Amino acid sequence: MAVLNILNYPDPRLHKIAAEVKKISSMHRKLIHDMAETMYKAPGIGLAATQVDFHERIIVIDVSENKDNLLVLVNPEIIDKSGVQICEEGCLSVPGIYEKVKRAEWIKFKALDVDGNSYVKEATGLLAVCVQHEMDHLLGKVFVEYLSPLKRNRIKNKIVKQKKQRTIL
Ligand code: GNR
Ligand code: NI
Repeated sequence: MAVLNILNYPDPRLHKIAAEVKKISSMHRKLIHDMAETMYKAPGIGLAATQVDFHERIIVIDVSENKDNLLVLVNPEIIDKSGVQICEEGCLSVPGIYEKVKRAEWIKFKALDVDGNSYVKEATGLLAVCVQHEMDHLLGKVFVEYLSPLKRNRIKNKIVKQKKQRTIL
């Protein structure tokens, strides 16, 4: 197991579009384990492969209180959705920034688990937000792209500045 490096906005690699996983190999299984370890260590409630510079459709999520309910989504697809909710979102690729984003309140999605078995699941609340947030990452989209260009530019400058500061120290 290994903790992976998480790309920070505005890294252009965060805008790559992830390809479908053709067949889950031992390499994918190792990556999924490492992604889970990286997410738990961060700590975060979700992580998309894009964020660790691997561009295939893989997501790990755990919104449970005790961090004992890992959800693996390979090749996820939203098959139905309804309603609207607004949640204050954060992102491991946009450290220290929290902004309100509008998402569907209820979703029904299908995906493969780590063993390649297909499942269908419904989600509301935070889990629904997280699935939508992670699926955006696989499409090369970061949540700050829902904000106004002005806000987005301020965030970009703030993160670049933070990063510079960290390399000096
Ligand atoms: O850890 C995370 N918390 C979070 C909070 C509100 C809405 C979405 C998220 S996802 C985020 C982890 C992350 O960046 N996943 O891509
Ligand atoms: Ni994110």
